[in-house]
Amino acid sequence: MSHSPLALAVGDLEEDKAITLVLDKLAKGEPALAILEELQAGMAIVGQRFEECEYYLSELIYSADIFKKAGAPLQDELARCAPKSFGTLVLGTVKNDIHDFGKDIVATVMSSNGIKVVDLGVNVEHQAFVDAIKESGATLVGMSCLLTTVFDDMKAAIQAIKDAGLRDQVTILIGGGPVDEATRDYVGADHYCRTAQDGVAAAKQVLGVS
Ligand code: B12
Repeated sequence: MSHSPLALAVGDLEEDKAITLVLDKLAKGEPALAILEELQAGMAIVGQRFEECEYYLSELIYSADIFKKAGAPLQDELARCAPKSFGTLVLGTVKNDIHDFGKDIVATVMSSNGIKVVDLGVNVEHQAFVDAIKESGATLVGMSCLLTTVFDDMKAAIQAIKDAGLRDQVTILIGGGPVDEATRDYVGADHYCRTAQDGVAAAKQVLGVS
């Protein structure tokens, strides 16, 4: 698969180049969301190199830093696109998982499509999802996870929502690198979303927004 120069700069851990390319693209008027997707493709390259033992944990940590810095100039542009709110989504990365880039993209993309986001952050306690649903009256819940070892935490968080008698009130969307339809089935969620955009489509369907 061929990668864009920006994705490659992230994949090759070329921080200055990645930041310059993002600024150039913004100056040329490229949509912030498309630029964000290229940064994400760069992180996928890093993940692959990590898997193949070409990169180690230090490179993983450095790539996270590059992603944050290169993505920072996009935030204002992404926020500007936000329309009025159609519904509320409680969102978090499940307990024992601290990966937040995917979750943050979901928050940004949902907000810019008119869905109010209550972002609980990372390593979210099961009960915190329950409390946030009660407080916000949300009809949507989004759970993210990047580690196969936390599927049981995702399942337990959904069980906590069931135990609180809130399961019928909410549609639960899940996503993150290792998540698929089999995970959705295992944890008892309603929709598996491969991308943040899939999440928006599912959320709009639930809220009856075209
Ligand atoms: C960056 C990174 C880190 C950073 C995280 C920084 C941060 N602030 O997030 C750091 C260095 C901290 C890290 C730590 C670890 N990591 Co890590 N990490 C990654 C890496 C390279 C990229 C992840 C990423 O940010 N991707 C980009 C985002 C944008 O993509 P995404 O999350 O998939 O999200 C998109 C979609 O999935 C979807 N989505 C995601 N969530 C949701 C939710 C909803 C509701 C919806 C609708 C959609 C949706 O929308 C997003 C946008 O489209 C991956 C490799 C990979 N291939 O994923 C490894 C990876 C996830 N890490 C891994 C590991 C093992 C670890 C550590 C255990 C390493 C260690 N030995 O300590 C620790 C775990 C710490 C913990 N307890 O959580 C493994 C997991 C293996 C497994 N099978 O579980 C991976 C796959 C690397 C590998 N190939 O081995 N990591």
